Amino acid sequence: MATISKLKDLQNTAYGIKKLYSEAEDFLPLLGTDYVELYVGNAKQSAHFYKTAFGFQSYAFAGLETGLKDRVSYVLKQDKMTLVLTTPLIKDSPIFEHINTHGDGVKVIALWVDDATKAFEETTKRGAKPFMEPTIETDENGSVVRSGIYTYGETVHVFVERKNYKGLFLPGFKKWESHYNPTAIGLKFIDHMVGNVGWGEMNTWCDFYAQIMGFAQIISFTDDDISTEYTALMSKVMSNGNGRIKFPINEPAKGKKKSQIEEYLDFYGGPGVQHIAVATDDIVATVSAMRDRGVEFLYVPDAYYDDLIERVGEIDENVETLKEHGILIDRDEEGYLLQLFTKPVVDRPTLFFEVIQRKGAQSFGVGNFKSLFEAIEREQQNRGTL
Ligand code: TYF
Ligand code: FE
Repeated sequence: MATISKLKDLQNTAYGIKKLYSEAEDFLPLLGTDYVELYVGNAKQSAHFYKTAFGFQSYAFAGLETGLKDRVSYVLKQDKMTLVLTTPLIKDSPIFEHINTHGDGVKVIALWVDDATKAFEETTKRGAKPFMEPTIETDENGSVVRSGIYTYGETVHVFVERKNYKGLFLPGFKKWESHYNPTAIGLKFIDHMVGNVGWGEMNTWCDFYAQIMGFAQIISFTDDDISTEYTALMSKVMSNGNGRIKFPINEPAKGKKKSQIEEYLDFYGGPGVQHIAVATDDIVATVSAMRDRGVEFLYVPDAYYDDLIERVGEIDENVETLKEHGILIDRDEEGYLLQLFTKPVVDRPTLFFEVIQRKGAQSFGVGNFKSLFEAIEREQQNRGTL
């Protein structure tokens, strides 16, 4: 009995990766994603979009009214997710340079830690390039320590230690009161965040996550797994010790036409975050609310649903309902998952979102890759970039 439940325990942790680590070995314990910060051209309008279309709630604000001179940040929340939208107010600013090069995009993937000073020391001594020395900020609610390192491209990880802080977000932010409060749409937490890196760089960045951040590789896809008639890419998924943080890394591979990853790299001006996958408990309700609010999703031909039950077996959902919303389904040894991808949410064909509902499956939907990539190629065709 005991053995069986122990085995089940192991199986329940993402691919049993927990067993690869003892507490002592995990030199970078991560409690979860703290926030994701986008540098954008107009934070006020982006905030309106993420509230209206994605169901985020107004939460905190910092800008001219709180004494900042060079930038403004809006903080939005939905369940466990915190999104920060930052715009520079002056030309002579690294934020301005970032937007000038990349357009709107993810700058910071902030990770919640118990000790931001130790996180900085452990990673920089292993070779991480520093972004921010450990810095303490204090107000009447206590103090927060943050530090940061670079990852692929100009993207950074900021370590956030908030165990001595009772305030809303960070010192310097005030509550953002708004009379406009669209309801949430059931987005709960970040399931994974994907990075696109340059030709031949996938292994470099997987090694970075393994050696500098103590992650382990849980899945690998070669271009044979994920090439369509036209384009190809390769992907490996890295996970931290407790399985809460999952970072797939993509690189382009040679196909007959231009890989979607290459298109991203061209338009973003280098490596960066490709998609943010957000978990929901009810993908049909979430996706239909998003559609009603104007979010555009990738289109999958109806034929995808013809042999669905043969491919994935019995599922709880009504196939007609899934078809109506274009939701994709895939099964692995542990269960199944439902997922759907938005079109890019910015002007350049760079950043998009994934909505995902896991029913046991801990994988990433490899059975959908072909249909998904063909859908992306139709978009590339429309853009004239294929
Ligand atoms: O995160 C994943 O691996 C899936 C599938 O360019 C995927 O969401 C992989 C590559 C890609 C788009 C989606
Ligand atoms: Fe994904």
